[in-house]
Amino acid sequence: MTTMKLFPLPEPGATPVRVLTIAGSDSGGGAGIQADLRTFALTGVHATVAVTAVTVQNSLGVSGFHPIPPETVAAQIRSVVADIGIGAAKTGMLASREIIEAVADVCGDLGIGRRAPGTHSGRIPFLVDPVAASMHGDPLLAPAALGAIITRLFPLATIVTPNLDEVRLITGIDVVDDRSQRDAARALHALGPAWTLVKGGHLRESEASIDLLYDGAEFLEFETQRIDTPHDHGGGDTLGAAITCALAYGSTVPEAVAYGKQWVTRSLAAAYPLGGGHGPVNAMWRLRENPPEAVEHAVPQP
Ligand code: PXL
Repeated sequence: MTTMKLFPLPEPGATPVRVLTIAGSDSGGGAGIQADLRTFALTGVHATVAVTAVTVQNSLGVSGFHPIPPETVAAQIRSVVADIGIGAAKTGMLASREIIEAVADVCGDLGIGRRAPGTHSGRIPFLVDPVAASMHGDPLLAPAALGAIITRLFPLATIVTPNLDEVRLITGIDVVDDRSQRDAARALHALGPAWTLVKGGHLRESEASIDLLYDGAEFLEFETQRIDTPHDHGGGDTLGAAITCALAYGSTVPEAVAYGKQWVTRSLAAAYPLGGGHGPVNAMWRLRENPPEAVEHAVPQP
């Protein structure tokens, strides 16, 4: 794989760039907050978190989840933004319509995302990943709540990053070729986000994975080597987290998507088996690429 340009790691003692994830916990450590935090730390940003739900899951699936009260989700966001400050934010699992509404209200108040279509200035970049279900099809969102993501969060979003199942649920379009990928990008854009990213991972029988980015005017294609692995749990979260980091560093949306696509491709290439089901993508490839200096771990002698 070709080398990718990484952001410089923060100097020890210097306050790094900060980001916020508004997402659910995965007890199996593969997706959700746990995936976001790995990518944030390994990119070199400080991660803040608003927990939306605690899921009970392992590599075989999600057996239940417990949503956090909406006012507690909103309070976490307010607390972090008021003191620590953030350069970008992302959403993952939001669990319920009430949580989505609380998140939309607080993000609108705090300058997270856009004020209205066409406006951006002075606002904090906001990636909205409309997580609906796990890779096993286990629901992560109350069925009636997807509409609230569309009406309340899409208009605030700098970029939306649905997977192909979510594209189908939201637009009714089955992405099967270039043309339907473009139709889906247009249909998603009409719902209010500044940019839409429609993934193409499993689309073509080729060696390439081509994701399509659209801002209402231009289509941009991002191509990487396609990695075929059953261990892709947390792949969508990892892509979104890497894009969010780049936005926090001040990258443009196309630059951020280029970074995210490279990051998730490397994480897929390094994915590992775990338990009896699907293992996670592995952002820890970064530790091998830029290994920390060797340190002695000598046991003190009496
Ligand atoms: O990958 C989407 C996702 C997000 N958040 C949580 C999850 C999953 C997928 O399983 O469990 C908590």
